[in-house]
Amino acid sequence: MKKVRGLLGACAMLLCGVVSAQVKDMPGGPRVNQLNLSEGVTQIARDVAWLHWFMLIVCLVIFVAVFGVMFYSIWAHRKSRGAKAATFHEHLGVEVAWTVIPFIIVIAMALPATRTVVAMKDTSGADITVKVTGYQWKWGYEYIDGPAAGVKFLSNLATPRAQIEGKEPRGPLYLMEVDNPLVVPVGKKIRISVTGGDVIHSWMVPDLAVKQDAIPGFIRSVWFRAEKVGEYRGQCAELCGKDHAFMPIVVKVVSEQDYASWSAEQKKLLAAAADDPNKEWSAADLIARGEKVYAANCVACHQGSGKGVVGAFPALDGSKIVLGPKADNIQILLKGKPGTAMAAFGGQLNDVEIASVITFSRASWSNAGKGQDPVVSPADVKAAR
Ligand code: HEC
Ligand SMILES: [Cu+2]
Repeated sequence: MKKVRGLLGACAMLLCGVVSAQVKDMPGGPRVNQLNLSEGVTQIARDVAWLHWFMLIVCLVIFVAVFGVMFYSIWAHRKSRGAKAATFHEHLGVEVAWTVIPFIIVIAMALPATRTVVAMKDTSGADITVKVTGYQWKWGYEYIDGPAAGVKFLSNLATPRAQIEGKEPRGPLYLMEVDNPLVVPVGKKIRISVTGGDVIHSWMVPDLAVKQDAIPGFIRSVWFRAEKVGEYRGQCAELCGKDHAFMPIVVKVVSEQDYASWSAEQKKLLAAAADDPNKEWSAADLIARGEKVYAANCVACHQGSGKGVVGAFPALDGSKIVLGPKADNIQILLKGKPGTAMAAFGGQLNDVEIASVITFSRASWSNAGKGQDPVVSPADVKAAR
């Protein structure tokens, strides 16, 4: 008894510990100790929540009824009370009843479920289509039509490494924040065409009731129509793989005017960033630009120190390739290294970004002043494509 009480005490303390860790509900994300599905901000989300409860209640009623009858029968007709077993066989009424009733129940459950699943997949008449690509370990968004047509960017985890490594206290949006959220207008039908660039990922935002596997070589479309302005958070819901937990999703739903001005701004940025690869970039320009590209695309594996992770990711600091001829260095960035985590960045980054990140790595850490000419120009990258 004492042992049991000790155990209970320990459990209670653990629970208090969890609660007192000052975790708060996350706006657009999970709530503290959330058990139920998210309320959601789309009709489909409400339908899904309704179906969930409907099915659960039907199952519960059947469970109670069947086990109730069973336990009552066992208890009421036990031998010690002198119960005598009946010996009838084949009772037509009972057999018809236990065939017909479950059939009706199954149909009653299948009808609304099918209706919702069909509605989820009906992407016809979308106002805006966005292509979503899962990469190791980030999301790429590309607006196919609408006022932001042509805008494309990568969406990276924005939580500082120091928080992940426990050197800083965790922020309120720990692992659920990104540098560039997906921005969409409120009340519009948004088609999301999901694919994978390397391995299988899964684009999930509970408040929008969207969860779609991102499979390389396939495009799967889903849609949502958010009814409320706000930020909605989700995560890559693919289970197996090192960093799926570090590629969150943030969808920012804004008013139509805000969407129009955001689109205009993005297009301006795009025009400004569509760097002319023939422009002369100074070494200092490239290094400054490359540092940002490195922070957004390379640190997760090769680390800020350039030292990599022993046994997993090679150090760029002192690497033979980084200190060697430009051509090999450009090749590994453009083509990646098939079969390893080193992705082909040729499809994700433009010439200036690739040239600048290479120049940065060749001119940083202990590589500075060593090896061959560090400067790789965008024109070099363009020529190597
Ligand atoms: C998902 C993890 C990951 C990311 C992100 C990543 N790399 Fe790599 N990188 C690797 C792995 C793994 C290798 C080793 C491949 C092999 O086995 O040869 C590698 C190899 C390299 C090499 C060759 C090093 C050598 O000495 O063999 C260079 C250069 C390189 N990466 C640069 C970059 C740059 C620049 C970026 C950012 C644009 C980047 N990598 C992003 C995982 C990654
Ligand atoms: Cu993933």
